[in-house]
Amino acid sequence: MSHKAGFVNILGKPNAGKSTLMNRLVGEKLSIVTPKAQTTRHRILGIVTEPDQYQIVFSDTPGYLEAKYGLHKAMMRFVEMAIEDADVILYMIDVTDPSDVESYRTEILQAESKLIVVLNKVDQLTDESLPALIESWKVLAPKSEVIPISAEDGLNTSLLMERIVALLPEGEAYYGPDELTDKTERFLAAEIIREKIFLNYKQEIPYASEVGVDAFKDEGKLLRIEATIYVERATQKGILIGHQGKELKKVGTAARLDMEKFWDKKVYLGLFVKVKDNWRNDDRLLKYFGYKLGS
Ligand SMILES: Nc1nc2c(ncn2[C@@H]2O[C@H](COP(=O)(O)OP(=O)(O)OP(=O)(O)O)[C@@H](O)[C@H]2O)c(=O)[nH]1
Ligand SMILES: [Mg+2]
Repeated sequence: MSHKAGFVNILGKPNAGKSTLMNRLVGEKLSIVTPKAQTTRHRILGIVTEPDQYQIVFSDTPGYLEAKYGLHKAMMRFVEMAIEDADVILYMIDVTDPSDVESYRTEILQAESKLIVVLNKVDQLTDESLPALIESWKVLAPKSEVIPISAEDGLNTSLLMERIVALLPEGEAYYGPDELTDKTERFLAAEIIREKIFLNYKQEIPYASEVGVDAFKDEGKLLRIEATIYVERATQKGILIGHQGKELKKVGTAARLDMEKFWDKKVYLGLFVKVKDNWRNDDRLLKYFGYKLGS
């Protein structure tokens, strides 16, 4: 059999389970996952290589949303790029969200790429609605396969993987056999901190926060990581730090434990908090945080 390789891009609404699925298919926690919408802000590659057989370059993407800030516009550019360069699109639908069928994206259904409609979170269905849901998606996307899965439990994810490989075009590998992602260790460290912020605070704090890693030093037995959390207002800084620094400490400890697991090493994590007014609409800062802007 000749070698296969291609870009398999995961698209869908916020909270559909895109990052959960990519992590499962890649077998590493590359993308952060939280119960809150708009967790993922970047396009994150996850690479699976089966030597002499195939290489799948998955892309996790931000969930679709109406852009209110410069940040959102940058996020939606990542989504547009992922529609354009996909060989295979995994269009992910959350079966627990009834609005998903009504608000499907025609630009995805009409994209040139091959399409698999992935009905996620079927572990949550308590009624007999799945067969009708599958049928309704077969009508919307007659040329595509419709596969019900649970990204969290792993139900049908091996079958999904088989179908993805079947749809991959022939071609040479894009990345080296040991490469896992396009993202740097600094980026992954910043994301782990952002996940803990999403999990630890309610309402606007997660959305008003961004994380920049200032230092990432491998000192042999210890990884020394220093990072700054940026918020938009002084009041948010107070909430983030909490009484006697308690809340920030919780975030720091949870992030450090995950980092130690991911890098299999002891980690020292230093966290600082700074206010950057209106960073979500500031092109210069958005660029600094790694968002691609432009027309
Ligand atoms: N019950 C159930 N929950 C799931 C499943 N897949 C994901 N979740 C949960 O759904 C929530 C959102 O998952 P994510 O993977 O962060 O979703 P996402 O599509 O990446 O979200 P954004 O990054 O915000 O666009 C998390 O709480 C997950 O644990 C599933 O198959 N079953
Ligand atoms: Mg995500």
